[in-house]
Amino acid sequence: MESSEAIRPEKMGPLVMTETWNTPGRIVSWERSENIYIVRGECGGMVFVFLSDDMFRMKVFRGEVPDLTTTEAVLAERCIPHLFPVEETEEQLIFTTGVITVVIEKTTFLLRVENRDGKVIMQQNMTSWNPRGASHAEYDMQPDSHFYGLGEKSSFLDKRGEHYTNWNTDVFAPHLPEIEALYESIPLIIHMHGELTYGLFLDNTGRSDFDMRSHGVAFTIGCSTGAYDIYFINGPEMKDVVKRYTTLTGRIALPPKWAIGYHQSRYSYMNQQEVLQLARTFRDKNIPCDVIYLDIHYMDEYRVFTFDPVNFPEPEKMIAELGEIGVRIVPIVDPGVKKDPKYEVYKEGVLNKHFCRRLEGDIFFGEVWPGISAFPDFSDSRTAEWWGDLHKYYTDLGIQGIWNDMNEPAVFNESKTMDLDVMHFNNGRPVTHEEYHNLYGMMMSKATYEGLVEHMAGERPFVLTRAGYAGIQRYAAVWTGDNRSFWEHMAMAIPMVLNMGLSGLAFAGPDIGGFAHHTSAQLLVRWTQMGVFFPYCRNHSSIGTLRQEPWSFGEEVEGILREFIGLRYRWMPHIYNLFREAEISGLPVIRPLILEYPRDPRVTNLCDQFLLGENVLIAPVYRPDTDHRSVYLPEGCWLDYWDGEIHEGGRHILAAAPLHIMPMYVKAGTFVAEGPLKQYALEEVQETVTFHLYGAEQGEEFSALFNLYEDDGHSFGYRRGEYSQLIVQAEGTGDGLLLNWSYTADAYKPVREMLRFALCYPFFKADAVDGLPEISLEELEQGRKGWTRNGKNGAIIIQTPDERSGGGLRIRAAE
Ligand code: MIG
Repeated sequence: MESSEAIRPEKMGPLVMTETWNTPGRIVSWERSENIYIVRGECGGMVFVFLSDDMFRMKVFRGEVPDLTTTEAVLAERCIPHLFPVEETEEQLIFTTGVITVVIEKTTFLLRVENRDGKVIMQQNMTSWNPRGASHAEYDMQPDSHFYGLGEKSSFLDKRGEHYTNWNTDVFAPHLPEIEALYESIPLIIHMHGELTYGLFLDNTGRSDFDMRSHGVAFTIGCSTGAYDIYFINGPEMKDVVKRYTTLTGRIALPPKWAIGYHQSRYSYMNQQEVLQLARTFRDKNIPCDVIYLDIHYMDEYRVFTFDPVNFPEPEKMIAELGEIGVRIVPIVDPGVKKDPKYEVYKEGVLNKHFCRRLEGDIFFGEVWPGISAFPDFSDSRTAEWWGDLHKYYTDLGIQGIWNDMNEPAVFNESKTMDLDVMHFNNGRPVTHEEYHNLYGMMMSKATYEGLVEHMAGERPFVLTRAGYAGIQRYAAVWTGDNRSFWEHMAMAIPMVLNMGLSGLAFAGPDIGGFAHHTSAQLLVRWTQMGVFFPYCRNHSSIGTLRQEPWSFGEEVEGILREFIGLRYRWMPHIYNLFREAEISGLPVIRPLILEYPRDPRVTNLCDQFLLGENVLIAPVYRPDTDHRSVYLPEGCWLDYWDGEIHEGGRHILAAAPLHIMPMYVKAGTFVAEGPLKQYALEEVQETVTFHLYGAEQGEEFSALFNLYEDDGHSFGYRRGEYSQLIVQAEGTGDGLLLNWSYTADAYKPVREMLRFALCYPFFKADAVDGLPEISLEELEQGRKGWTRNGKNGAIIIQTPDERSGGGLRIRAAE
């Protein structure tokens, strides 16, 4: 007799089923409960939470009560609901904050955000979900729409015409423009149209999609599981969006200075002798370097929290020796813990239930470097603390930085990650890996960061991560994973890191020189010239590739690299200042021109040049055998950094770029703060700082301001006020120049006797600096006070005692 098995569905041929997408339907009621607005439709509803007059959250819900929990991305203190007036008419519900008006059509749930002039900033058309738990919404797109953000994505700066997926993925294959998902997921899009800009952040840690390609007049944002929980972030300028988004998800913590020095890495430096030799070579060759990385070979058969007893028998001694010459170690730590009952970390993890399991209780095992491994469940604070504490092993050795790799998590299997039905305990609100995936890496780095803080007695730690989610900037710097030594990848690193900066990740950078494939002399030169101006600056290469330490290609190349790495160290006060600004305002260290010149249509997709802060324009050469390139200078006057030539902006120029030159320009009327050349960031030398004032033109009235932030560069003391703030002001008076400086905070005292001011370049025919003698350059170098003309480029350099009471000078122009 046949059983029902005979009519199993799969025997019945292909099933044709039309998926129905549901919408909330027409609005049937709304209510306010503790400043939260719950709007109910026929088939579902939306809850609205106003976080300020410029930012609100809307979350789709089904059923009776909306769930207002957020993910770890969002800072709880930013989620206080604000009360704003609502008005109900026949057809609409209208919220007004004073800055924006949110209009919801009752029949369709169509939602529009308008500014005070009634201009439509954003329009959300259809919000819908399917029976399998996917949701999406559609938003209006204009003919002049441009899109930015989305964190770490390939292709160009403007994301119009692109489609991306957010699903943290280990991509060793070449990072091509068509690759939609890389290691990090930042589901934030910044939409600029005309003079209006806003952001939409989808707080969903499962797979999400942003489609700016397929719909012509609309773009869509969707997710395949979990809640449709979206934040509207108002502009009107892109800077406002970046600042607001980073109040929501947090900003970088000011890194220790050594973490923003030059870093050297390779997969792998194989033993203790090699590491020591490498460090000494940097010192012998006078190439500044702060950090050497230990890739997976330092471990005992890839067991995290161990050193290989044969190749690294005396880590403590090695680290102490390196410490004497100012070099630090940053070891790699992957999440996979080797399945080995004799290995303490594994044993503890199993006995105390720290590893990810299936609902039924069995541990999930996957293969990574150590072979079969288990993966800590960082969603459980108990496990996160355990993991953090394990880092005492490293801090006891004097290590202050950790490199998190493979934390997507990457697993050597078909799906490249953990099975989707593995559970994350999530402090009592268990979720599947499918729902949690994109958060895994960030929670690992968070646990690491917090563990290091705990065990570093007031010192600032450094964490580098490959995977992350929105908010990762609070815990770690991000590098862009396994790029290749391709010119195309060098060029692509610019828009990638610029968009990361717009997405809150101010501390980011690629492997300089390229990771996989083989670098070349020219590529290494050009990439390093660019890389020393990226926030994160590390040379890293893969096993089996040509060596790419700075001396790998002979003396000429070595000389150029020494100069440029040295430049990063000389510019450290300036760069450090920008990191401080990123910590306070959320604005990135390097910026696309569109961020500073939003009304210039020529820069909407300009990404073969970028700005360091506001005022320094960097134009890398990103093709072989090229000694000229076109550079676009935005409005204003720009000075060629190398020869002082002045260029009127708002046009393209052709820049000469022989191998030892990368075109750089400084905006006229601005400062660059330069310190002494050091071999490592915390080297103790006289901290003479030179304020270079560019384009101080005789006869022109202008004023320039610079605010120099300084602290000890390594402790958290600055959070208790142990810092100083020196404000320098220059004013053109027509017949000269007035310089004034004063300390507005002086709780930190750098080792410094003199301040310098350099007027670049000599348009200004100064004949007297009031109260100061004219001296020679040698006398100035010896520390005498006075002023001199730099023979090389004619800049006027003034040296004056650094008094806490500040000071002022008047420079008189020659008749
Ligand atoms: O490719 O640890 O992206 O930087 O050197 C395998 C070895 C795993 C990937 C990282 C890369 C690192 C490498 N890792």
